Amino acid sequence: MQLDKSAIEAHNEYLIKDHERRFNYIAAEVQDVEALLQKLIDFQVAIPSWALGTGGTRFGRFPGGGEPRNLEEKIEDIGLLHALNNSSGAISLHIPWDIPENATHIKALAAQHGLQFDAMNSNTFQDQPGQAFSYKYGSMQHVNKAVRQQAIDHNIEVIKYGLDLGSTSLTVWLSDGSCFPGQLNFRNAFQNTLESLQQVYSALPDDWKMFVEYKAFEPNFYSTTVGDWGQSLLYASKLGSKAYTLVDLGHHLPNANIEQIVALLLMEGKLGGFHFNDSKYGDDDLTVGSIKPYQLFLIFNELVEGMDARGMKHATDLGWMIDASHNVKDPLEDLLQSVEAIMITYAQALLVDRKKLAEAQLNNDVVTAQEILQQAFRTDVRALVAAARLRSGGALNPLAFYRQHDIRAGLINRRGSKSMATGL
Ligand SMILES: [Mn+2]
Repeated sequence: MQLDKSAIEAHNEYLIKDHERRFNYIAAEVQDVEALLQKLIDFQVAIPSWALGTGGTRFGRFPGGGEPRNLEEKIEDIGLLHALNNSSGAISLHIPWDIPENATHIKALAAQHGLQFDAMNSNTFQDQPGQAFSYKYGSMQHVNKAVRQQAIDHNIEVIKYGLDLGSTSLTVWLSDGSCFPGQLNFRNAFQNTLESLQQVYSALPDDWKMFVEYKAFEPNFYSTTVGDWGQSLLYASKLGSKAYTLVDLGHHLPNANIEQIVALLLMEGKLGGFHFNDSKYGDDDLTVGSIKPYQLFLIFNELVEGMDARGMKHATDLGWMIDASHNVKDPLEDLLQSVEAIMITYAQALLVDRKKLAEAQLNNDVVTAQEILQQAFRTDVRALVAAARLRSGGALNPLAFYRQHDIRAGLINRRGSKSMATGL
């Protein structure tokens, strides 16, 4: 389903007066508004192929209908998001949930929607039909070499799929760990995992990156073999210059200072990518910015500061992706909200007066330092984000457009009310 450009134009025309009033107000407050708008236009957030269906918990799943039935329809859905917000120009695939059977066709379809292929994601946290060995007791950490080899081979296969599509990165998230004290020898588990990752790393093309994602707990509840940023950094450092740590916001213990983690990883040149979501208790997979927007701002503040300090390009030098999927919302509406929250927070972080903040820090002026950050966080930048969208051909209010045009009803009409997307 391709959106009618003239419908977006009509929508924008209807809203333009209100928009311009808000934009002129905020634009007068911002230094070099043109440079800021360009940064917002360039910034793209990859959508994971598993976020397009209604997610579930282990207790139940309540699909809302019209979910994409195959990879082609998933690409269409992301194309729809991208047509509305012009900030969702990439898709991140999960193998084996979304194997591209015909890479040329899939690549052409994605290009038609203006989409690129972001990081490829492997899966050794589930057993697949016909698989020789089980991952019940881990994959890359497993005590049995044959199981480890199976996990290595799978990851190398994922790289091959990615090569056909033009992807340039592999994300490895392992559920490996243990549920009870004594179950695992920690050092052996680490060494086995490192050796397995080394084999995958050696199959990595020269221009690829490998992201090692960590998670504090779940599905294992006593120990996780890539449990925190220290462990991930250890693997990434031992693997080599193409390996990086990936930070998923939901993968920390409660109250972890994620902004500090981000700052230090950037300092070491080892931050590779980001998975956005929000949470109150654990890995809740809630909409970005829905629970802890100030934390998200503080993280973005460190990202902008740290990337600028290293001369990195905000839009392309890190992998930006949403990793969320839950039960009660229309997944496309949820993704529009998440991307909007990311863009708003990025814009706020760009507004921080870095010079004044550095001065305040040197003078130990705690109050001013806090004021500078909160000044940016409390600025309503929505008109800036909307202006960037307008310039690149998107809708002034993507969510309103989606609802006014009853896009979900159209999807249900064509795909049926019982269709269910692959994923968690
Ligand atoms: Mn993740």
